Amino acid sequence: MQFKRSDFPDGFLFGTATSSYQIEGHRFGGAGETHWDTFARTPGNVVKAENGDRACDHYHRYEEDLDLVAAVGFDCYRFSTSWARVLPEGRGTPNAEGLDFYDRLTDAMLERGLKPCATLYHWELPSPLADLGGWRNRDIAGWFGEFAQVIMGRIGDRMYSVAPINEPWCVGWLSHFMGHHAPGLRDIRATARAMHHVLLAHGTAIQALRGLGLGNLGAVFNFEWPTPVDGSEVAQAAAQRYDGYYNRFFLGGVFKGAYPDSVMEGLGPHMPAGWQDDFATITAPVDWCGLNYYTRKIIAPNNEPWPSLDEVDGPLPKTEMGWEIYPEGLYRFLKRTAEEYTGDLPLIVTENGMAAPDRIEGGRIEDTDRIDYLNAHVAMVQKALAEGVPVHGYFIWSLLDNYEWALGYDKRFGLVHVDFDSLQRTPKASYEALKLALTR
Ligand code: IFM
Repeated sequence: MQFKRSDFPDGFLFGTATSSYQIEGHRFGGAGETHWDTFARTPGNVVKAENGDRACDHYHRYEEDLDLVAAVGFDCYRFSTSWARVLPEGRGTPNAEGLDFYDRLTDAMLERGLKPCATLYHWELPSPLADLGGWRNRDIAGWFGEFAQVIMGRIGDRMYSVAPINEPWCVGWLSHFMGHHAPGLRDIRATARAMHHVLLAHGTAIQALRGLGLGNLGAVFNFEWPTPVDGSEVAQAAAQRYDGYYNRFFLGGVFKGAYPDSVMEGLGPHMPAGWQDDFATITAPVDWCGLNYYTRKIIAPNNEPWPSLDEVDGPLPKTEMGWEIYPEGLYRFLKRTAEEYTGDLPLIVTENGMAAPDRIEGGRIEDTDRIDYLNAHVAMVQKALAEGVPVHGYFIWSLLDNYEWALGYDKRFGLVHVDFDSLQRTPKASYEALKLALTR
């Protein structure tokens, strides 16, 4: 790598991230059904109709996986807890096996000197709650608050940090407007409600976690830098609308107690009654802000109903996801978030990484493209730090190749290759390079 630990301020944290449904193996350990299980079973939703039944079998192999995290010299492991593993019905009686699993996982992190960084929800909604309307139902805030209490009542005493929800844009927009993720809706009223309720649930969980006496609580957002297709005013306005519903809606809600006008133009008529009264909960203070960053989007106006825009192909080199590689976007988001929303609050890059066409040859995976990607993005973190932006950590997505949601197992984001037949783990060249950069 072109960086090493000593290039960063004392206490700067390096870590890697995963999520429960993507790696654990959901059919193990008494977990309840989730909306991803049924979404994947519905033809046309997921490449090869693949699901998280077995995934990387992390449920049984977590010790080996945590050994891999520790051996790099990472400080932190960012993992998530499956709501349906802990509460198979979404509410009510906990699954003892599920709670025991997260208890063992936590202790296994601590035994290896890793700081446990939990995310409570990374998208696997229990089916019984989906049946009640899921994120469209305002009651989800209370259900989620109860889940937060149950899981963190058990392992919260050993967490380094906790964030309620991973990437609220994906929970709201990607899943209810674009229909790409479970529950696969394409409906603006559903979207308006899900976008608001996900933030209400975030704030409710923050309050519940504070009630348990937990600290170091954060929020984790995914951002894409909007670039107008040309210099026209209409293209700039379209890019601003994209920025509004992708990025600023969530930052505005949590840190300013307001949603952007450019978003309310479209979602306003479909918002749930009394939404303006929820900001006292949504703005519950957090201790840090997490940014997940991968790419930018080129935005062109169109003549369709709001938001009246298309994402168009861009000229930059792309990852296996077809995402343009645009490291400057990470710098720009770090700067802008601090300047316009969070001030001195610690910022953490909670996800960054790429899917690459990794191949095992002679027992090795030479993922030099991933090494280049990570170098280029870490350089942007350093640039932001040099300008005084309070960046406190950088986490790579992901430890393992895993279930990339609607794209199944074909898109490989891992520092460690997983053979999905044998489940054998093989560290890639990027893993080895990070080890050299981060080992103390
Ligand atoms: O795999 C996902 C993850 O679940 C959330 N952030 C983006 C990753 C890559 O698409």
